[in-house]
Amino acid sequence: MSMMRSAASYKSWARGQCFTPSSSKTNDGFTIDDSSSSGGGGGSGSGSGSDDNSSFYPSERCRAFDTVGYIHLPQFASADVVASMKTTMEQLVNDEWMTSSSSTSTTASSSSSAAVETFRTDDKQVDAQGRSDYFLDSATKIHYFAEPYAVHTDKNNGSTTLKEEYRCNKVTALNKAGHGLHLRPGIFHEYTTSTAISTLLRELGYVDPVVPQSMYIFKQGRRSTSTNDDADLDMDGVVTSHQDSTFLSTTPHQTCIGLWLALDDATINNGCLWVRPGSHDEGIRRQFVRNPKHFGCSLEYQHGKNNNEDTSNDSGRSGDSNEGDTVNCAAPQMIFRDLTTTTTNNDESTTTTDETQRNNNAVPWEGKLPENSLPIPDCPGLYKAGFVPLPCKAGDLLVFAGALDHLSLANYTSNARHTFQLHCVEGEGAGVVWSKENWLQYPNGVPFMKL
Ligand SMILES: O=C(O)CCC(=O)C(=O)O
Repeated sequence: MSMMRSAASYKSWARGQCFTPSSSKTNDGFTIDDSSSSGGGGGSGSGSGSDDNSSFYPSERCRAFDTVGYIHLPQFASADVVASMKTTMEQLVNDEWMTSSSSTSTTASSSSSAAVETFRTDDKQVDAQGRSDYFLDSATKIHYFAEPYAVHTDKNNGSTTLKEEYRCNKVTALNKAGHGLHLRPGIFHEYTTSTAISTLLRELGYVDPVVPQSMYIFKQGRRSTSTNDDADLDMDGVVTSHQDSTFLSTTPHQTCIGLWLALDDATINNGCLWVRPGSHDEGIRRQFVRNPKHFGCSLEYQHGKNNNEDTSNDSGRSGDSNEGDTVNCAAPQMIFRDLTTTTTNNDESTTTTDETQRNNNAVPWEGKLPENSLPIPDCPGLYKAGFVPLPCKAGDLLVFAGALDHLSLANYTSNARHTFQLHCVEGEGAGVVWSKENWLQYPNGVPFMKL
């Protein structure tokens, strides 16, 4: 079996496979599962067993991934690695978020910000992320995004500050940190560049895997209801249904893959991941794109346009540089393009033949939760829509295709549920190109980290 095929040449990817970890360890301390012949072992689905083309795959987990779109690798990271990630993140938050210090390093630098930015995935996502320089600037840095409920917005001037009750324990206010954690020397970088990760990706068919982004998600425990009687606690920290390739698109085909490392046990009660097996074959439903009305046709980021900073000395990035473009700074930076109804056009750089053929897969829960997703643990609407929960232990890795429909509910326990996530794509060495329309662009042509 040649390992030189592209990721897209596998049909796609598995039905809740849970692989028994092998005892093998890489010399960098991260477990790898040399499961080329192993399979099954307690997964939540039914993808095991040989099928007509099993000899096509280099391993059982590869076949499983291709079949249903995800695999579950128990004990991928050791307890020490998990503990180190959690401690490191807490330290970063305390040292860097909303402090007066600010690093000048160009990669994965910290950034202090008086205003507090939030993160959300509901119908206000364009308002939150689609208008934020802090979000766009986070590509190569570690930026911090709070839960909306932890932030006070001044009614008069719209300024945002962290509520008093979170100031002495800032880590409990956060939704996520990203998107350049892997660029900073330390545990996140070590894990990202470990042999275990690159071996896994190559086994799954990646030829030139690169890492556009990493993030740490906090999934806070349930807040007290006494002071929040009017709050919709069921939406706290919810990640609505989406496909990661919506945000991390490549051409001529989608190659995004998510590596979701549990840093706490994840259960239905605390907001584990739910996935819809097989949905990775349905094509991408939406694309989160830079808005030409804001950026002009070049789609290039012009720092400070949003907040009226003077960019006249910012060589090559002035707000007027795109001759012929009509730009409107008030227009959102990012917008969603619907690929389920768009009549696709093969001249458009972002439209692939793949999507042209598979753009009739609208789902009513896109960017939302399916109807009757609650209450837990029964979640009738989720099962009805075809989702299955993927509970896992701290240190387990969930690997899923960028087109796999997934979501997570609120955390109904009192403790946070942390994860560290990498998103990888094929690089140019595999003939794959990062979309210029993606929100995430590295400055000055800096390439993504190769694995
Ligand atoms: O960790 C979670 O709750 C969901 C994360 C997720 O779906 C994502 O970031 O794409």
